[in-house]
Amino acid sequence: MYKNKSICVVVPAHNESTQIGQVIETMPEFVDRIVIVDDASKDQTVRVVEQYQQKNKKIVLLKHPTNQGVGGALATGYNWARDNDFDVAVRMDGDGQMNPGDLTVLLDPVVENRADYSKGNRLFTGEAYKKIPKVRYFGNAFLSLLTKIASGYWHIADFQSGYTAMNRNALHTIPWDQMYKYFGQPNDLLVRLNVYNFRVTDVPVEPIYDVGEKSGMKIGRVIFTISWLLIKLFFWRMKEKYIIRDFHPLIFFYVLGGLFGFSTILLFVRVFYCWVMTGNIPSINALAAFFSFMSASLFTLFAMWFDMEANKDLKGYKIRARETER
Ligand SMILES: Nc1nc2c(ncn2[C@@H]2O[C@H](COP(=O)(O)OP(=O)(O)O)[C@@H](O)[C@H]2O)c(=O)[nH]1
Ligand SMILES: [Mg+2]
Repeated sequence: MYKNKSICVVVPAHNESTQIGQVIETMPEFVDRIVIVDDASKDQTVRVVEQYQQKNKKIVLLKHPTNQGVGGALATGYNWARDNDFDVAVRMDGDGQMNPGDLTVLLDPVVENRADYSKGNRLFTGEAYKKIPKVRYFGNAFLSLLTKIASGYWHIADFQSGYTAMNRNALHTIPWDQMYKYFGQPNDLLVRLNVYNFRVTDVPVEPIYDVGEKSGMKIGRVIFTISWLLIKLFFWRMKEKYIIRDFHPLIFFYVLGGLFGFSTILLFVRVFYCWVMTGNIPSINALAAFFSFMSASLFTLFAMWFDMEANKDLKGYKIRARETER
């Protein structure tokens, strides 16, 4: 129990036989259950966990018969935490990249009801740029921008971080079996949390690398799959949040931004074509292209601004308090 709330830590594990031991051994005392979801590991993960289970009665081991991806493993763990009526469900990876010393900072906004979901942000510390491998750092920055647009949580960053905690309300609302199964899971979950108007807050955590972890994520590939996922999620959120649940005029702004964006491309292609073929630039065409470009930018930026406004109450209190201090 932590501050009178029961805490369940979900640990997705895939080939973590060398790492999982330290995760179990360093787990803080106040954690009530450690639910390790073995995602059909090919190594000794299951055997190692079973050995720990003999000494540590808090460990629950759930096994997938076939590999489902990290999101699939989390869905299994979260369903278990929900069905066993825990107050808070935490995600901590099985490779030792999350500092157990950061857990109370992560839990505080949730147990004190200042947020429904809190997420570790590894970028607050100045160390992040030095510690996180560069390709990952910039890949993360790019996906963070897309996730802001797709999820509406403009005040959040470091979306790929998997150190998270959520309250009972979120645990019982999200349909876990529908959550994305692979590495885009954190992004997918944030978009879903936004549709249900959950308050999300970032807390600073330490980035940990080189503790023996081997990442299964191929950044060159996931950057495309997650970008595509985010485009689909963006349209889904617009429909669910601003058309079905409540109508918001920002939809018109986004639609007009899209239409003008499309016509901008066509008009610029024509300008370029005429210039190459005849050596002249048709002035009306060029003017129309610039007008179209300006309209597209303005409509899109206004739409984003309205989205930001519509979601400003979903910041955790901590961030709000800091804002009023200024
Ligand atoms: N690579 C991989 N990891 C999985 C899978 N299922 C569960 N996991 C776990 O998901 C967590 C995050 O994976 P990891 O490869 O460390 O990702 P990274 O830390 O973002 O580079 C780890 O605890 C893995 O053990 C899977 O199918 N593939
Ligand atoms: Mg990892």
